[in-house]
Amino acid sequence: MKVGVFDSGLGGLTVVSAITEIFRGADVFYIADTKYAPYGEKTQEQILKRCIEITNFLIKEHQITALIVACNTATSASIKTLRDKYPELILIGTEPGIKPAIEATKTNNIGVLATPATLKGDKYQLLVNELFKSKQISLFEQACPGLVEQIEKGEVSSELTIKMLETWLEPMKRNRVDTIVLGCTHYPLASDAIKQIMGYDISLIQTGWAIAKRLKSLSLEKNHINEGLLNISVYFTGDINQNMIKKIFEKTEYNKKITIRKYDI
Ligand code: DGN
Repeated sequence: MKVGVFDSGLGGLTVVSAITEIFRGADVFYIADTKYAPYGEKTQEQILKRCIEITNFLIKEHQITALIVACNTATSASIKTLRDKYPELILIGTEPGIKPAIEATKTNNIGVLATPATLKGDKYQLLVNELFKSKQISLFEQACPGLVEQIEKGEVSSELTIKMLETWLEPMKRNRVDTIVLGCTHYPLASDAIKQIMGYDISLIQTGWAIAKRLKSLSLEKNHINEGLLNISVYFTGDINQNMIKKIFEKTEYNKKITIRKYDI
C-alpha cells in the first residue's frame, strides 16, 4: 500500500511517527511543503490549489491509494474538494482532538492550543459547538502565532519558545486545566516544554494517534494492507531542518533508514 502524507513543514511528521507505532506493510511518502510554508498566512484558494498540486504529484509519481492531510489549516481549506475530486482515495484529514479531550478530562477544564487560522475557522467552531452541547466544559483556547516557525527552526525549547509558551499557558495553569489539545500537528514537538511549564500531571492530546488508527481501520476495510515493512520517504520542497527529522524518529521504535530528499513541486 502507498500512503501520501503532507503538511507545510515538519509538523505532519508527528502523524507519520504515530503511524510507525501501529502500521506496517506500506510505503509512506511525506511532503514537507516548506516552499509554501506557513499555510496559515495564505488564502483558502491558494491553500486549496496547492493541496491539489501535491495530491496530483503523489498520485502520478507514487501511485498512492491513501492520502493524509496532516495539517489542520490545509484540512479546513481542502478536504471537501479533495473528497469530491478523488473519490477513489482513502482520504483522512486532521482536526483538533476535542472529542478525546472531553473523554480524558476529569476536571472538565480543557485547553486548546492551535494556530490563529485554525481557531478562527468555521470547521473548528462547528466541532466545538457540536461536542459541547452535551457536557459542561470550560474551554481555554489559545492561539500560538509564531510557534510553528520556532519549531521549524528546531527551537522547541529555546529561551524565546519557553517565554512564548509560559505566556500562553498561564491561564490554563491558573485554572487547573488537566487536558490540553495540541490543535496543530507541529505542537507535539514542543510537548516536553509544555509539560515542564504546566508543572503538574496533564494529558496532551495529539491528533496523530487517532489518524493512525483511522488509517489502519480504513485500510483493513478496503483490504489494502500488505505484509512487510514500513518504508518512509521524506521530501521537502523548500528548506528544512534535517536534524529535526532525525530527532522526531529517534523518539520512536522505528529504526529503519528514512530517505530524505528535496523535490521540486
Ligand atoms: N501543522 C500545521 C497545522 O496543523 O495547522 C501548521 C499550519 C501552518 O503552516 N501554519
